[in-house]
Amino acid sequence: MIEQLEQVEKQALAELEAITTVESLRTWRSTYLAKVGPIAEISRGMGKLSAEERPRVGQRINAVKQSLQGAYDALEQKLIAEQRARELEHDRVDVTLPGRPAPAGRLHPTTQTLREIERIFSNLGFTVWESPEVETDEYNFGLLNFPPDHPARDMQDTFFVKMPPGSPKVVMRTHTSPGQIHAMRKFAPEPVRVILPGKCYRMEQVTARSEMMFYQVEGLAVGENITMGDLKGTLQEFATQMYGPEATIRFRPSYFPFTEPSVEVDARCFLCSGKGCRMCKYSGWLEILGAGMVHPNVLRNGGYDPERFSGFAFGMGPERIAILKYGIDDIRWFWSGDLRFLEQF
Ligand code: FA5
Repeated sequence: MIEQLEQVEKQALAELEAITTVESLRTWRSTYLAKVGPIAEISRGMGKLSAEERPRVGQRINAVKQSLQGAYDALEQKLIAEQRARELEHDRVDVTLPGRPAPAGRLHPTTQTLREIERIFSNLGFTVWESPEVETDEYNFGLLNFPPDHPARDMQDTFFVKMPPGSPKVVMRTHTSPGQIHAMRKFAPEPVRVILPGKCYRMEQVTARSEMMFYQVEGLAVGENITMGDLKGTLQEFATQMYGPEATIRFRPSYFPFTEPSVEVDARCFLCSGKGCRMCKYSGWLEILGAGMVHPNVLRNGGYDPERFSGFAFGMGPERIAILKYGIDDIRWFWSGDLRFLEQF
């Protein structure tokens, strides 16, 4: 039995020497040190030994078990240490490397421009207000002095909202001017000074300067003795604050059913410095807004007596304003979702 034991010990130690991984070490343990295995097998034969032989063999079995357990523990410690060292080497972190900057979100250029417009007009005493994007035909056209079937309604190709038969005609607003009526009806007969930013929708031919969906900022001031001079002064001050003291704008006579007289305001094209380019249709000027003195019928529809009150109104396009400010060559970039464009702002 002792010879058998020594044989097992020798073989176990020889196998142990060849082991290089923790996994094979665990397999070795379950072969030699588990409850079933060659040593346990030998121990089971103790019952057949004489009373004198039994303690000697028992001691020898224990000694072999202890020697194998000792060898196992030593190798296990060594292998785990080696494995940890390998892992540390592999996952080594260079704490001196510069960090990667996390990509930060930004405000959309239209939002930035809207906020700038709101800041300028707030400083001029205007309150910022909002009105609905979906309007009745009456608010979008009728109350703004567009007579039914007047050709002026064709000026703006309109998206109509499908409604149940018998309902009033509903449209996606084609401009922010219906907000004038909402604001007047809210404040009349008190004087009012508001701007109304928001999205507008038109069935437009999409080009470098025109989109189907775009923003406008409506402006309205109603009070006693408000004149065209107030309108011109306000818009010139806006242009100076937006573009700097060298900003050049011009007023052109125009027509809107809801203002009389009406003007369109152009800013000198910053892209070509007035020389003429694709963006300004080779005119050197880019139209940024429509404006005028509020028509007496519209004042009346808003709840003011046109004998006593007068007012000015304007509607500007923040994308057009941003195009001029930043030298953007095409309005289609704004809603393209292209990060190469958006990340520049
Ligand atoms: C109007 O919409 C009038 N409601 C403006 C107004 C308000 C006049 C108050 C008088 C009193 P117009 O269609 O010209 O007018 O548009 C005004 C501005 O909106 C334009 O100068 C332009 O800056 C912007 N705009 C108009 N259509 C588009 C479009 N398709 N894409 C981008 N911007 C546009």
